[in-house]
Amino acid sequence: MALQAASVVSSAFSVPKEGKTSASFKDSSLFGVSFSDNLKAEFSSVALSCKREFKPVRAQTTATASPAINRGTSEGKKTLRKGSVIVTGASSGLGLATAKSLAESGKWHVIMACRDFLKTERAAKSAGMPKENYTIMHLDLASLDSVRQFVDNFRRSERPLDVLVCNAAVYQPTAKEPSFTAEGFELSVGTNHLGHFLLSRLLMEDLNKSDYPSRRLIIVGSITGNTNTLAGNVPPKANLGDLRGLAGGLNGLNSSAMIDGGDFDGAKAYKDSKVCNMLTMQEFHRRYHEETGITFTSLYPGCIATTGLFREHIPLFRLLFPPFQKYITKGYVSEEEAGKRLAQVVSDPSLTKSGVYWSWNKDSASFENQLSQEASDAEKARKVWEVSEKLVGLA
Ligand code: LMG
Ligand code: NDP
Ligand code: PMR
Repeated sequence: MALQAASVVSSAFSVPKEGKTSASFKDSSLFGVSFSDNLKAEFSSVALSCKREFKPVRAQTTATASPAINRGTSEGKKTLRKGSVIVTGASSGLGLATAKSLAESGKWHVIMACRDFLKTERAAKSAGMPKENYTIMHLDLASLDSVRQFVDNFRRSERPLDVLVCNAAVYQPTAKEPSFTAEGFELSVGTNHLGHFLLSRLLMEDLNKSDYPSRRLIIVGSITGNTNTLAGNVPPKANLGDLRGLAGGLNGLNSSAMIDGGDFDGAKAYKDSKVCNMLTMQEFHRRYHEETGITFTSLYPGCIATTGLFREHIPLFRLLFPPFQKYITKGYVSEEEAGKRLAQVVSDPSLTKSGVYWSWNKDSASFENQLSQEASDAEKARKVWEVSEKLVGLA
């Protein structure tokens, strides 16, 4: 049985484009999961006419910030100043690898926005990050006060903001009961989605003030929230339903802790939060891309099976998951490689297209991937946005 399963797995997975809807997955069924229903990934291009509460003004950069492009000394050559990028959750895993890659390039100053200052300082040092290219600032996404405080502190630093990377996340696959953020939202959606939602809404003003040639807001998504993929069909599957739990505040008291109003499931809450991340990116794009020129993107960096994300999973899973991804699904990617991918989305001059969900094939070439039907549902994106802005006190 196991061998049979293995052979189905390896032949179904020998496609290079992880996460991409692929002909070889068509009509396949593995572990009792049928994919054909979900494979009709639709990428809705319907633009919504949304109310615009944020009035974009291409203002000056802050007083102390140098202009993005300086005339160099030699024969009028133009030089670009160092970009300034905030990366949340840069104390480990993908965030740290991205921060390292950007700092080492010499072209970026990385603001590592983290909840554990000492851990981050040690991590940055042991990664050998050049110390003039990073600053650590405290941010606990599980507290909206902390998010607001971070924004104030960042503004006081008078650095420009050219790119914001919403990367931090928690995953609680073995939790039997929900835990909650400071404001009483279920922890995974509260941290991964609502904390980042408030952060990015507030920092839009700062991004919009930047005179950097390409300003970007990147929200890390994942294959596991996309039910048009095999990985997204491993139970429990993401499903936001009619958002009744979210609308009720996810507090587990008078409302469910889950977005769809169902019973608590930590793995599902994480996948739901990733769907919110991908929907939020698209809603940002629809509301603000045209008038601000800011690039909004999401991505699936590959399966980085060794990161701290799996710290709460059972030891057997942590032992078997990396070889499973390396040798069976071939979806594995090292932290270093994943960091380069995200750094590419931050800084590659060719990746300026907005509203895109990036993925990489096995040769590490980026391509625009398709999101599942739910993760590209424009109406749901608008509802998630509107409910979320009430929950975080913006509406
Ligand atoms: C669930 O557990 C939680 O229960 C749930 O609450 C939620 O958190 C969810 O999505 C999150 O995770 C996860 C996991 C626990 O259960 C499963 O994934 C169920 C399916 C397990 C089926 C495993 C079949 C493996 C298919 C490959 C066939 C391999 C053939 C051998 C080839 C060898 C080559 C090296 O389960 C675990 O964490 C451990 C699963 C133990 C499986 C034992 C199989 C032994 C074979 C070892 C192969 C190595 C790869 C397996 C890795 C599986 C990791 C998912
Ligand atoms: P890690 O656990 O290594 O990194 C998560 C980071 O988020 C850590 O720096 C952690 O800080 C931080 N964080 C958690 N909670 C908070 C909080 N309340 N406030 C501030 N920071 C917080 O996991 P990964 O590097 O794997 O995950 C990074 C991103 O990549 C996530 O968005 C995840 O969904 C995504 N992703 C990961 C994949 C994978 O295979 N690993 C695949 C697809 C997407 P601390 O160190 O203090 O715990
Ligand atoms: Mg998955 C091509 C197949 C593929 C890929 C790319 C992933 C990525 N996974 C795949 C397949 C499978 N996984 C299969 C066939 C199984 C059943 C054995 C399986 C199981 C599995 C579990 C139990 N996978 C997992 C878990 C987790 O707990 C992880 C998770 O869902 O976290 C939410 C996970 C993941 N698989 C991935 C990726 C990227 C993850 C990490 C989750 C994320 O970061 O979004």
